[in-house]
Parts: sequence; structure tokens; C-alpha cells
Amino acid sequence: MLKFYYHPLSPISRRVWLLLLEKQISYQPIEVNLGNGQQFEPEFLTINPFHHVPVIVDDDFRIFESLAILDYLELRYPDLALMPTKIQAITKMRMVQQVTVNELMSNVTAVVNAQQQPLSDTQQTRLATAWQFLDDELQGKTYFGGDRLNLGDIVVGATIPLFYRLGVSLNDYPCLDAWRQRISDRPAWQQTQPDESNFGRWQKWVQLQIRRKNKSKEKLTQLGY
Ligand SMILES: N[C@@H](CCC(=O)N[C@@H](CS)C(=O)NCC(=O)O)C(=O)O
Repeated sequence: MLKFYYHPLSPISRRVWLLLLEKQISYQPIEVNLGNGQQFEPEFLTINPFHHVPVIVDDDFRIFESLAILDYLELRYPDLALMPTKIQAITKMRMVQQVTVNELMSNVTAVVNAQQQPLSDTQQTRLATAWQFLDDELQGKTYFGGDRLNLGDIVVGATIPLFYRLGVSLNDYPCLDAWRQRISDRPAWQQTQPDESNFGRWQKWVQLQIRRKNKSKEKLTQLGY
């Protein structure tokens, strides 16, 4: 059976988890304990040398990098399709995914840490530009895929609810906010949503990573790098 290495609080694992549920693919979940560093153990490093979840292993075929996993699963299990067929629709779906990864997820730790260090003007502008882009994409549509969910909805859908829970207001982006509510009501989203206490644990874990990064930066500066 398809093995799914993940952590239940990892928003990037959630992309794959949502797809597995939406496409009703049977899988064996294998939790990797990121909190105690299991991702750095030799056994896991042979599965993903970059020590990240998610990873899937389908028979002997191993894949990491969430967007590659989504593509693989979509091609391997074409039922309940999440991939559009028209050139422009596929390209738009990719654009939506990449904007989410490059403009939003790259700023998520800064948003978690915003009480300690307020977002810079550049970060705020990048986020607002991304919200506006996504809102424009949703004009007159139910999902990013039009009437049907697609792989863009999966990636944005693992991301926007996270920012929303971190206190980002979407009031100025009514299509995006209505879409957020719509997908959050879907059973796959309900099933993969961390409860309040786990969400708090995830925030603490991210803050710990930030502190560790800052400490090693300080050390390098002291050493003259
Ligand atoms: N580019 C990777 C990023 C995956 C990633 O950063 N996963 C985080 C959890 S959300 C992780 O495993 N962090 C543990 C670590 O890097 O040690 C992907 O899209 O799959």
C-alpha cells in the first residue's frame, strides 16, 4: 500500500493529505516525529536526505517535494481528477501553486513571529499582492479550478486557512475569504484541521526553529562570517 510519511501539523504535508482524501486513495500513514528530530535519523534520511515531510513511497518508488508528489498521485490515480486539461487552465493552476509557495509560504514564519518582530513593509506588500492575485483569480468562480476543485485549490487550501488562523484578515479580499470558508467546510479539510491546542503546539515549534536559526546566525557573526 502507498506509504505516506507526514506530520499531522505540517502544512506542507497537509497538501498531500488533502489530495489523498479528496481522491479517496488508500494509504498507510507514517508519522515522522519532527518535534524530537526523527527526520534527522539515518533511517529517514535514506528516504529524504533533505529531512522533510511529506514523502510517499508507492511500491518501491519514493518521492519527496510536495508539488512533485501531487503531480505523481494525480497521474497515477486519475479518478476524481484534480488536473485541468486545457493549456491555459493547467498554466494558471501552476501559477496559483507557485505564488502560494514563493510569496506566501516563504513568509509564514515571519507571520508566526510578527509579535516579536513586526513584518517589514516589503513583506506586507508581498503578502497583500498575493492576496489580491488570488482574489482576482477567484472572481466569479467557486474554486480555482472553476466549478471543480483542482491542484491549485489543494495547495492554496493548505495555506490560506493557516494565515487566517494566525490572524491575517481577508476582509479586503471577499472572493478569497468566501472560498476559504467554502473549502474549510469540505470533509477533507475538516479531517486535517489541527485543533486549537495542536495549532498552538505548531506555533511554538515554528518559534523554536526561528530562535535556533537566529542563534546560529549570531554564532556565525561572532566567528566573523
Ligand atoms: N519543499 C518541501 C518542503 C517540505 C518542508 O519544509 N517540510 C517541513 C514541514 S512543513 C519539514 O519537514 N521540516 C522539518 C525539517 O526541515 O527538518 C516540500 O514542498 O515538500
